[in-house]
Amino acid sequence: MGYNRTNMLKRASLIPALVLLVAAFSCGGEKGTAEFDAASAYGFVKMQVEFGPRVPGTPAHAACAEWFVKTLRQWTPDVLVQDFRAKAFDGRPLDGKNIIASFNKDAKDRILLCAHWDSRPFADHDPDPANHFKPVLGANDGASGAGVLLEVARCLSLRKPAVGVDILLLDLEDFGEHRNWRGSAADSWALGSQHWARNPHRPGYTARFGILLDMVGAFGAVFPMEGTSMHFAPAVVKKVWAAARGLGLSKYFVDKESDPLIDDHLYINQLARIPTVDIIDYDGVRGGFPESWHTVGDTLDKIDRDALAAVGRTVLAVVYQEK
Ligand code: AHN
Ligand code: ZN
Repeated sequence: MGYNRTNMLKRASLIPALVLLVAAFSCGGEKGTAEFDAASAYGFVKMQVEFGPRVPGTPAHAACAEWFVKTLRQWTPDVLVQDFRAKAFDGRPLDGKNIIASFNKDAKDRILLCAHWDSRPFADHDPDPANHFKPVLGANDGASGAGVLLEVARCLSLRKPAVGVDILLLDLEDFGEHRNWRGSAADSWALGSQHWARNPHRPGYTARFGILLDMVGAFGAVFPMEGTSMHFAPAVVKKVWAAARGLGLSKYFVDKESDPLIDDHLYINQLARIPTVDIIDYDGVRGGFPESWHTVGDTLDKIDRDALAAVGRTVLAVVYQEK
């Protein structure tokens, strides 16, 4: 009496279920594991895109900056915002925010990981000229690199690297001169890295090397050994591409050199003198940047979780191999 057979069975099956539940929580639980999680990275890209174009001076830009700070503070207490003012190619003043999240902030030996987070105010490479003054949503151009670095930050919080790591989210990269601009505009790209390289968040800041992520999320992404990186930091290129090869990711990190590009790493190399490479989707054969580049078509549906993971896993492998 007392127990019938069906209740006994229910009780018996409850025990392994509870064991599984407890086991799931004790190996990370809701925080996940220290492995790079492609779905999580994709979620961070989606969050940014949902703010709308993160064009400097707009509410979406301000809200997204706040979200980065709040998100990064879950993983490290050492998050700084560097507010600065710069002049656009057409003379207008722009207010920018570089966001820095540090891990192991007092370690002398450091690695710098960067991506720009702003989106371009004009889709001036759109096939339809009617779109040339509309903003770019920047799922790939902006959100992909910052999204991968957020996921990297989550992993670093769960598994401490031997060296210090600084994640630098750069603003005002993509306010470079409009293609129809007929004025002179030297150094109109990468205003945030120009400011940071002249005024690092800590006076005298340096790092062993830097890695910049730019447009790392598109389907069909290929990352050549980019010319400016090869000029300033050939040993870092070798290190990063070898790490990718070790992970079986040479389909993305191709063994091919590209033209030199102007991007945030140029100023970090030139002005801050930190040897820094650019992981950037650029294929001379295809005709350069991805098809969605600086078009209104730079949307979430172009984002490939596997490309995000290829970059994130490579960056983490490089960081953890530093002693
Ligand atoms: C130039 O077009 C010279 N540099 C582009 C750098 C860039 C723009 N990366 C993303 N958007
Ligand atoms: Zn751009």
